[in-house]
Amino acid sequence: MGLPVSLISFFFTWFLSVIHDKFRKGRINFESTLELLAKFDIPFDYVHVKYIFKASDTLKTGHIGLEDFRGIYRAIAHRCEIHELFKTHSPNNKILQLQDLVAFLRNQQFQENANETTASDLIAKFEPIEEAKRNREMTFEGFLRYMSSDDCTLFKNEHRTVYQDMTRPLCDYFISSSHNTYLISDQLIGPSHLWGYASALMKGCRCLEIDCWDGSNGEPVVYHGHTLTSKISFKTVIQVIHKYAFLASDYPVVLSLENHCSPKQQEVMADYMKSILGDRLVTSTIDGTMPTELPSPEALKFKIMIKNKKLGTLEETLGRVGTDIHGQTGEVEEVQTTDDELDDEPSAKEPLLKKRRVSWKGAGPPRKKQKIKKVKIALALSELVIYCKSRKFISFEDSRENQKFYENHSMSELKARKMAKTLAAEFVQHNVRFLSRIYPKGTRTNSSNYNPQEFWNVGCQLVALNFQTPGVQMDLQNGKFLDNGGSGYVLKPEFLRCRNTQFTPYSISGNQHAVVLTIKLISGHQLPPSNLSRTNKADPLVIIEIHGVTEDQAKQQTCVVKGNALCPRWNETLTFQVQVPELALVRFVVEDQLSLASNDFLGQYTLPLLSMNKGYRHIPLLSKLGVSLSPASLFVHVTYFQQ
Ligand SMILES: *C1O[C@H](CO)[C@@H](O)[C@H](O)[C@H]1NC(C)=O
Ligand SMILES: *[C@@H]1O[C@H](CO)[C@@H](O)[C@H](O)[C@H]1NC(C)=O
Ligand SMILES: *[C@@H]1O[C@H](CO)[C@@H](O)[C@H](O)[C@H]1NC(C)=O
Ligand SMILES: *[C@@H]1O[C@H](CO)[C@@H](O)[C@H](O)[C@H]1NC(C)=O
Ligand SMILES: *[C@@H]1O[C@H](CO)[C@@H](O)[C@H](O)[C@H]1NC(C)=O
Repeated sequence: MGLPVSLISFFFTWFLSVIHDKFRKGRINFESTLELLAKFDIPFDYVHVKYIFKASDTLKTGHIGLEDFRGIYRAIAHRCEIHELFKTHSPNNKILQLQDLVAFLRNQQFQENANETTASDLIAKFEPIEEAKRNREMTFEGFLRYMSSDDCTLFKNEHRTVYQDMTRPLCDYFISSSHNTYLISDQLIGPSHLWGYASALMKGCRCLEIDCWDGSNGEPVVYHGHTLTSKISFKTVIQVIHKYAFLASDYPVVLSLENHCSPKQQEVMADYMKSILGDRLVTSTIDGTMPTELPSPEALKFKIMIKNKKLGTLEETLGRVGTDIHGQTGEVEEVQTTDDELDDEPSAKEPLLKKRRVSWKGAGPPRKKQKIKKVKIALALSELVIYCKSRKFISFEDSRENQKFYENHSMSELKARKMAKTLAAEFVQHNVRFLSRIYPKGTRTNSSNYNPQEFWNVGCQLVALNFQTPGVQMDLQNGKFLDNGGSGYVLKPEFLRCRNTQFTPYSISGNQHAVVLTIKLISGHQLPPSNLSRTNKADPLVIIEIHGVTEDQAKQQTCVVKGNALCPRWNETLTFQVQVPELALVRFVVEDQLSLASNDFLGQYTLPLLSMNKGYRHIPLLSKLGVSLSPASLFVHVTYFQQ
């Protein structure tokens, strides 16, 4: 049994022993205060400590005494809400015995398998006070460190590594994809930059776009054609991709070529890809024979695939292995349909700086124009297209009858949105068998993004976004692909994979997996101050958004806590009915209320609903650009159950 009296002295003895050295010579300055806080292993925010220090230093000497330091330690480390929780589970309000901790883990944290071994491991890991640790007891100091640790984050630890079946065909996965990867700002005059490729790959992106044009001296270049974006050489792009491709994920990368080069420079491209990427480049099927379905991410680990137009069939390519194809070219016929939506098929990109002319006027029905264009392809490049032959989408019927498993198409968000709305069931079934890539419409010249969720809802695999543009769309992208170890591949739910699926995102009532999600927003801790505050204050509120099928889209918010960014308490419980949790993302947004009419963004965190742990959890916050705002966090209690 732990003795309460000795425990109080445990704490002070330990506290004094940690701070002893610094206070030997009397009062301490701000730098020493920061060093001391670091010794306690409690993450702290510089701005908050600075203002609490200022407030403690009433004589403005730049130095504080021991009692002031205790005050700062309490302000930063003592979490009332966690202390209340601790006290409810500690019979004597001072310590948790092994059994108390096991009960807490099982009953509150939903760790049904927790036993004394689990509890004693946690004490060994988190309890800072030696005497308590020896007695296999957890004090509040240990409990606080445990609750603030990675063991208690909202995102499931098991989902931080690849845990899904990676042996299914590529079309069974959502694949992290970027659009015009070489741009780092807007689509018309911004710079093209190699960093676009490196940073997308470092974020686990597995499908990159390369817009290739003839350059001088026979060297193909990459930029956004007909615009003033700057040019980079194709060769260095491939070198950068080679260097960064597999740093964040082992799984295959698709290079989607938007190819505007002459056959001569296409041969140069093929040569660079072969010489720089070497063994990584997929140049034949896995065993050299004709497969009947797409290979799996597992089978293509550490491989790079080319997506481009292709001459003839894959069978013909396999039959030509070993023959000299240098200098041979062929033509691919391309049917172009232009409709009222100004559908922006990549290969037909018009000069973007020119005003587009709409081909019909008034309220009459849109007319479709069809033209047949011949595109010259070098056989050397065509032969590198194995699993990702680009094919113009004509209709679902045409695809069912004529499309090969290794063919796929890109379509702009406009066309895809129309099909997702009017032909949802067919679109879902199409995506069970074929890869579909969606890209932003051509009029998004400022690189804004569309909502990727509406295309994931119908099973589109490659939903490409402008990675350089922060906002809710990229938050959803980053949140979705946190799952499965950040590998860039997330297995689609069963109802988007099976051949006889009847799923559409519009007729979902009665889904047997529907859940009721209950989130108690308890508190915030060390939130970023308002940019209007001259000290460390803000008027924070939290918005919880559900992104999923139409019926599940929802948004609720807490009330505003006035003037407190350090430790606001909300104590509010928000409840959501979620019909299709398999597709739902949950986004937590913290805002600062500037006035009744306007709020300012402070931080956010987005993750898949089914990647959420239950129980008492903390949520890290990210800035607009996706940078960690640690130690800023929210503290919540979460449950979700099927009803
Ligand atoms: C399908 O087409 C898209 C769009 O160009 C491309 O990025 C993707 O790699 C292609 N995938 C396959 C397997 O053809
Ligand atoms: C606790 O469970 C683990 C497996 O989950 C087991 O290895 C261990 O022996 C158990 N400890 C006790 C004390 O039951
Ligand atoms: C981009 O332009 C659209 C209108 O075309 C506008 O709604 C959007 O706010 C702009 N986005 C940015 C980031 O400027
Ligand atoms: C605070 O941030 C908002 C938008 O994030 C910005 O519009 C505003 O100018 C900023 N105010 C100050 C004082 O920096
Ligand atoms: C939140 O709940 C706790 C405990 O129930 C209470 O002490 C605290 O005053 C509440 N705070 C607010 C802001 O409601």
